[in-house]
Amino acid sequence: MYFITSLDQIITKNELNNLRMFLKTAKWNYKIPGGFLTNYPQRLVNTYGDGRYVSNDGEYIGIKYENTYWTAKHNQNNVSLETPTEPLPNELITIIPKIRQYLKNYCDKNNINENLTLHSFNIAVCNNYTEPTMNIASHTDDDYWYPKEVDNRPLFISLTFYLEENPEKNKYARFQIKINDVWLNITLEDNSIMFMNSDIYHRVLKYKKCDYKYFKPRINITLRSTYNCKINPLLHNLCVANHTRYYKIPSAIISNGSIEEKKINDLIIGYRVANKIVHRISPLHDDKKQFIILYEKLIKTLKLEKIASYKSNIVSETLLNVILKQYNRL
Ligand SMILES: O=C(O)CCC(=O)C(=O)O
Repeated sequence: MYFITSLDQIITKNELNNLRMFLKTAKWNYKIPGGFLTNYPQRLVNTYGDGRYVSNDGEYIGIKYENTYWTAKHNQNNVSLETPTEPLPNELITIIPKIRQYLKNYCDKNNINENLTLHSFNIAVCNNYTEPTMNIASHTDDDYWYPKEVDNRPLFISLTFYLEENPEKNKYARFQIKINDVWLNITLEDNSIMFMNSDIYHRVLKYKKCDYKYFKPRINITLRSTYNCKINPLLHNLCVANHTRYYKIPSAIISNGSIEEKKINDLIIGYRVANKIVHRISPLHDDKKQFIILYEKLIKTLKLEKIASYKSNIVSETLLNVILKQYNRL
């Protein structure tokens, strides 16, 4: 399912203005390879969310990760990235309970099955299209670390802001979704909010050259959900980690010390702020098997959800990070 309305139907004028003000001075990242090395987002990006959730009273609570970990190279887990997280800003925290409630009411009214939780919409993925050539290729956002929340499918909430002014001649961003194998144009106006099952293919095309003159910068925020950190702590962490590694700058590259320095330097140089990234050697880097055994024990003791497969993007540092938080619950 998907539907669009205006944010002013859900939140107050003040809340909307505060969010717009926040976005005016927000920091952006560019050319973050995030483990892909040859590939980076073709737009400015950032992400907020450190694992905590927003209560219905607007409190930001729960398990918080200062750093997350991921493979530094796609499908190769002998080197890990450490990336610092950033909390959700207050301007989003205050509106999340209202948006969640709005969606719940919509599902109730339309007989749509929903399974929203307090962890719903605790991650904000931000894209800033500052040039008419910026785009996002066709994709879905239904990876296994997203819970199935509406209609037994994952869902995201997409907010659009044209902070400077609206594009001229209604030449809005070329956002499209694929329904029954056909790409549909969807107009996302300033202050619009779109609710969409995120297994639907979607993309934003570059402007046509003849329309460059109508282009105005557009910021998009997608609010996404993690699993509950007490039910599936590993997938909860992976969801946060996937976004930080792809949309934020890492602070360290971790290896067991046996990788050639040139290979490490090649990885670091892939980041434009290479001087801020350190190479850390950790003997624990090779202990993934041991950490899996420990995590499996926690599954039994704390009655956590099972993990189908410990894929290569689940690095030993992630398992250790998650295990240490869960030990506090024993
Ligand atoms: O800018 C948009 O509307 C699309 C953003 C998007 O596809 C994404 O964040 O996955």
